[in-house]
Amino acid sequence: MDASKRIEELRELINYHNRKYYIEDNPEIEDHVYDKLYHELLDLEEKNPHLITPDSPTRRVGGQASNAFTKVIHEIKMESLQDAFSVEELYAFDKRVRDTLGQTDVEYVVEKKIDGLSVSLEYESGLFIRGSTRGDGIEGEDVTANLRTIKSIPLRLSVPAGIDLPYLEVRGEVFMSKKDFLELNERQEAMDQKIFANPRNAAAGSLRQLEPSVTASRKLDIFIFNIQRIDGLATPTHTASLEFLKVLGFKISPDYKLCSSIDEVIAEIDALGEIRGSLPYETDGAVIKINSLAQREILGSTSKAPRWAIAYKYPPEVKKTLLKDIVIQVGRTGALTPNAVLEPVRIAGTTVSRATLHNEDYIKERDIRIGDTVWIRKAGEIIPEILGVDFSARPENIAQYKMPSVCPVCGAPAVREEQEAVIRCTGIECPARLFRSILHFASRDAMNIEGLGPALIEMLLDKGFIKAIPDLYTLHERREQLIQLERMGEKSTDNLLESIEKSKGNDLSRLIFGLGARYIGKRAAQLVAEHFKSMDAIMSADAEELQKVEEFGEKMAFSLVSFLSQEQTRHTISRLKDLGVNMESSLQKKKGGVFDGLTFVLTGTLPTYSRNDATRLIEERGGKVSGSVSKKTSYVLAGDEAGSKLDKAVQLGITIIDENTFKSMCGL
Ligand code: 0OX
Repeated sequence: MDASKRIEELRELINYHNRKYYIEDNPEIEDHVYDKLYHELLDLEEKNPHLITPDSPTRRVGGQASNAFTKVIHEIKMESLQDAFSVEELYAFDKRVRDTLGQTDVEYVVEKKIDGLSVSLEYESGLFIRGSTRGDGIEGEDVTANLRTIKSIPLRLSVPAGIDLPYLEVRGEVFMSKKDFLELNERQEAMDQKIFANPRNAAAGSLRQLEPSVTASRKLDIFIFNIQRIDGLATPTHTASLEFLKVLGFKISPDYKLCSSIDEVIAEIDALGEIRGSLPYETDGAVIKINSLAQREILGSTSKAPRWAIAYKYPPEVKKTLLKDIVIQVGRTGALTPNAVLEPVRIAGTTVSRATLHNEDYIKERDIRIGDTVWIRKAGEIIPEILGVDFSARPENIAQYKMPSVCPVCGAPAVREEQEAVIRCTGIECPARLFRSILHFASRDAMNIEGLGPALIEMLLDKGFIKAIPDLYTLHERREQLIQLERMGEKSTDNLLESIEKSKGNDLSRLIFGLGARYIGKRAAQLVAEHFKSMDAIMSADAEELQKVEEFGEKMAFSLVSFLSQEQTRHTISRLKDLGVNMESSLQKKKGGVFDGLTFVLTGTLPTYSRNDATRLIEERGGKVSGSVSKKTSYVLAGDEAGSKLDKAVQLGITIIDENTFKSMCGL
């Protein structure tokens, strides 16, 4: 068979199975069979680049990264919805509609109101040509490249034979499922990246990425709920439109309901209210639309919203229940999060028996105690939250809650960083925070193990290849297994093993930094390594001795002593030593700086440096700082509002310099 025929056949097949999988949620073939078809197509396209077309299923991620999105004017306005918060408002809506239409029967369609962001998709002759955000309804942004990465958006429509569809514009809601949202946040947390407050923000943030491959890595989905414009044919009702959109290959508003009276609408809204908590995606209400498009024409729109539709918003549900216990969860960053164990209650469609208490301050501010009756809320949020305590129901003699001072997973001290709300476990071997410990250990400023990134660490932990940091140095025994890992192969494995081996010879300062003691940054690690020269010497120093290290204050010294005295730390260091990791430092105190033999006097306020900064820069370069100007003074470094010292310098003919000159003298 010739290549072009097979390519077309494969595209049809893949599009068909994409539809089964991503749109109908009803796959017919196994993943590996699909992968085979996909790779055959990729191969053929690679060999025949002239046969590649933009609607090929292999071309979803391809768009170039850009600096900004171009504007799109919405020819058909993307209107917003009028809101209703009560049943009375729905009756009033029905009355307005029937008054305008002359008391005829009205059919309504009830859809779930998906909490995401509204987009428009445009098709020319069945091909996806442009997608844009709603913006203010009149002007949005062109996010075509990003929308193409959403697998449930067809790049080519299945237009039935005999139908001509020169142009179609549809509107839908891009969203992220609750599960994918939680998983995304977990990954974001592990990488120290932005945490999204809710699935809607996650979807919006993911769609407004300038790099389409980032959007592709986020699991976005879409429901289509309206035909904005259709050329070449017309549908008489909303339900007919939705069914036609389904035929074309769109994923439409799920389980919409046709109702013949407002009472039926209200019953459907009640039913949705019952189940919405257990749906896989977040809904913030229901949308009620008139079914007949002719009736919609008569009703028209106000300046903002159509008169033929209304959004019903569910009230946030609040309930009272008993707080039976507080349990501590240890996250991947070692953060201890208190969680409430509740007497189960039904709220917003699910049974709630757990709620987050966020952190120590949250509990303190609300004086939440085990045994209290508490108010909980779940207003669309996935994770329910405790609002406060019903103090009138508080039993006598229940104790104030105290967060643990040790990690419940590994027993190491758990401490609260200055200016942080969270309490973190400090155990280097703690299984809960191992991922983070290894990521830091391997990072560029620490042991600089090239190729050991987050995805690989995750895989090594998953497979049980590493259970603690020192296991990295036994990985060479598993070379064959590593080669088999996804995206590894022989070359990457050998490069990784070489990089691990090389890291054994790093200076002690890198190891100290890599172990990740609190307050011991890169510079502190260098200073302590340079001062003591060996791990043994550092480990036998007490806090007083550590404070003799340049720039070491009490806080740093105590943190390091406490960290190094932990059983887990000692065990890790001793294993690293046995495995051949260097425990010595050859860092030399810098002598012979540019300011050797020079004396500086500081006066006034410098634009950017503090007194301490300037002093450190001078001393690091061999110079001295003196408090008063004399003939021996080499330079006066003067800032704003310099006083008598400056006068004296002028009198004695001493060179006066400003911060900029000083900076260039420092070589900065
Ligand atoms: C939704 C949703 C939003 C749009 C303008 C007139 C009718 N978020 O799920 N809007 C609409 O329709 C509106 N339907 C929906 N299902």
